[in-house]
Amino acid sequence: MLKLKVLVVGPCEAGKTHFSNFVSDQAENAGGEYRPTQGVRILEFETPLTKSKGRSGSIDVELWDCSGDHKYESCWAAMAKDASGIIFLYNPDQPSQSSDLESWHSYFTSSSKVKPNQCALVIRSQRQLYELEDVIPAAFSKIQHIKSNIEEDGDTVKMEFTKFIESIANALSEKNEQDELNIVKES
Ligand SMILES: Nc1nc2c(ncn2[C@@H]2O[C@H](COP(=O)(O)OP(=O)(O)O)[C@@H](O)[C@H]2O)c(=O)[nH]1
Ligand SMILES: [Mg+2]
Repeated sequence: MLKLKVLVVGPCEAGKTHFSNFVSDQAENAGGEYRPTQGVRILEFETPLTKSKGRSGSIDVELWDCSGDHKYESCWAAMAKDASGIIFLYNPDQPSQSSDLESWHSYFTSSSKVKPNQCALVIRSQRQLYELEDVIPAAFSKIQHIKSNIEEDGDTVKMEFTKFIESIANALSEKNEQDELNIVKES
């Protein structure tokens, strides 16, 4: 079965742990006291595939809920290694998070082989995406944006997450097919 390592990165208190617990169906006390993640937490679960492209079954996901604290920067290379997808997550209502978010983007896109179509920007907000387009840092213009409002529309958040996981799987299988074609051409 396909197994994907997907990182969740971004500023402290953006809501990465809350989001990771929600999409992996881990019980958690939302709105409780903030407990910063130490280093990284790895959540393993299965995401069922929607029936498309003749595939069935599910995808094994290893979701890496990374600490937003820069004191763990020495671990970033290990986090980025062999990642298949990256979720950048922030709360645009906290202005200080935008510049920090950009530093996550520049490190993780340059240190991993993950392409823009294997990344998503998850925006924790109650506002609509079109209201946010002007505030989203330009570095994220080439990657998909997912609005996360777990309280009011958790089903949509889960559905968008599943679609994103599938899009990573599709991007990887297309890449494998292309690699095979290139090998045939070269031989
Ligand atoms: N009500 C509500 N609280 C949230 C949400 N996301 C995060 N929080 C709260 O905001 C604080 C920081 O969230 P956390 O997920 O730990 O942030 P992290 O540092 O990015 O992992 C915690 O107290 C969470 O309970 C959300 O979608 N709704
Ligand atoms: Mg956390």
